[in-house]
Amino acid sequence: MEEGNQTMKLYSHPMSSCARRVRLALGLKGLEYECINVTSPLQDPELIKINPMGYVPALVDDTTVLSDSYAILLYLEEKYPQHALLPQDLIKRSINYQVASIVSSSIQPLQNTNIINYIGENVGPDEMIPWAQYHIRNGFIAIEKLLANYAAKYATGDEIYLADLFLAPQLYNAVCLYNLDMTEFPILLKLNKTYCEIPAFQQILGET
Ligand SMILES: N[C@@H](CCC(=O)N[C@@H](CS)C(=O)NCC(=O)O)C(=O)O
Repeated sequence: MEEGNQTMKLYSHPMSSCARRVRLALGLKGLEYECINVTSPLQDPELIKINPMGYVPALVDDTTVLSDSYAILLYLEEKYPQHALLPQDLIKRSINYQVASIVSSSIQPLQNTNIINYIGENVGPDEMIPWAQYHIRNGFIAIEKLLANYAAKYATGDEIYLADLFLAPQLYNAVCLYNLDMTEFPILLKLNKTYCEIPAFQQILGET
């Protein structure tokens, strides 16, 4: 194989919402990749060599090694511009950045498995689900408001963009793992229904 033409490798876990963001983007962009499923990310020596945080996803693209889904998505967007992940319109772009940031910094880290397990061990097992629900709900309140003037078929219009890639896996966690009552989030509920009807999304979100 020619140099610079190797298949990308994605270190992943089937249930990782962060890895799902990247897998959805790779699919949309029609990029081939080898998916390396890591059973226990935080304890996997091969993954830790690549990402000292011990988190998935991590991407190896030829000589480039990257971790953190947000950074990976922006890298993919610049290197492989097919199926743009950001709209042309600056305001809509900024909504996409905001949704991605809320999910990646104010929701997901607070409901990551290691945090939920920590809560279970140090606060009490009955607090695990309410803790996750509390933090997801706070983030969703902000996102629901943010999308009020922009949501159409998808989060910021009739095309799938970055915000959708962050929202679909987070909505899956909220509804399927943490049983969050979604009645106060009509926009997010509708988006979730739409994502669940897209076969490529169904395949990735349905993996356990
Ligand atoms: N900010 C990072 C967070 C990565 C992260 O938290 N990954 C989780 C899965 S979504 C993980 O590997 N957790 C390992 C564990 O809890 O065992 C990103 O967006 O990639």
